[in-house]
Amino acid sequence: MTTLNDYFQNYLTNASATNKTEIAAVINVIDTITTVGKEITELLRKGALADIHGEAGAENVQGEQQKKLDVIANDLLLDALTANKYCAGVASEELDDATAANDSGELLVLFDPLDGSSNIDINMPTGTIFSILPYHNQGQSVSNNDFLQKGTDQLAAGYLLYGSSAMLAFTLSEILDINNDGVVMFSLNPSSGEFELVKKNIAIEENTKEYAINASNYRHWLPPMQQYIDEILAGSTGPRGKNFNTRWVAAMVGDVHRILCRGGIFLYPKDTKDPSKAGKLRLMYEANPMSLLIERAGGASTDAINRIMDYAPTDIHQRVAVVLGAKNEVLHVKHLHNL
Ligand code: AFP
Repeated sequence: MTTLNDYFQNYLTNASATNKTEIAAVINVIDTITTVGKEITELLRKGALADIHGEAGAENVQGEQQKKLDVIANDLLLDALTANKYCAGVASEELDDATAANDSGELLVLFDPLDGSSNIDINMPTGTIFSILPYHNQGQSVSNNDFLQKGTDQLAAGYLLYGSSAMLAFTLSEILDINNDGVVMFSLNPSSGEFELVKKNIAIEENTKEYAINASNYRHWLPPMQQYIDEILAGSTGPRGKNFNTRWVAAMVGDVHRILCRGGIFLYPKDTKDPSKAGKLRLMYEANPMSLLIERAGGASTDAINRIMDYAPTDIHQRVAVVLGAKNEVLHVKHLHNL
């Protein structure tokens, strides 16, 4: 049994003088997020008894109703990360602007504190998603602009999944992953209160028969996306020549976890409901971290045409269409959009 602590210690032992400081900082920040994840897990276990259900009575910057647990999870992460000496600043789905932490810190952290908010009150999976970026203006207080870095600049990314068990999945950037572990997964042992390693080097199959999409938006999608789903629904007698199965968790963290465990494709495409929005999901603290995990596991992550991690962001709350998972399936969606 390898605890998260053992795992991190091993990493530091293997780190060379040139990357030790950066790895130590990234690991420390992941550890802080994980500690908060344990607190959120506890609250979710108590559910209604911990008074975490229902609306908080406020809207976030996206104009969405905040749930009580959205606010609680956000505050817990904010307090813990601003107290972490390696963290120069944080940005959250629930906060209009970035919050400065420690000017001498070398890292920026973006997070969605509670992904899948509509699942909280019905005891279904939720999660916390995080992305860690380098901070280039050490000594100065952070601004929103400091966070506007490409997904390819991420030093690490991951999520905590609060499901029937609590799990942590993360990956370090290719450069920092000196042990070549790729995407790693840990499960929280309720007896010891420790996260223990369950899988590493997770690999996504290139082909799949399982897809995740909210089909109630069908009439609002662009024609290539409608065509893709039409082809899938035609099953073995249609152009794809095989039957597919649908799964939808309503929490991206749950859908991505399933894809990392057994493959599949996840789509939250652009639609015409509000033409000013490029998609529903947020680039910086949802799509980019999930893209790093998916790509490091051998999958692909696009907006249907372009690679998500190549986006040059213009806003910390920017939205993006998302098509990610099994490489050949993502390529097929791209092919339909390029016809
Ligand atoms: P929240 O950000 O409000 O928690 O929403 C979750 C989410 O952004 C993403 O995790 C899901 O895949 C998606 O919304 C579910 O959206 P639908 O409401 O269309 O099912």
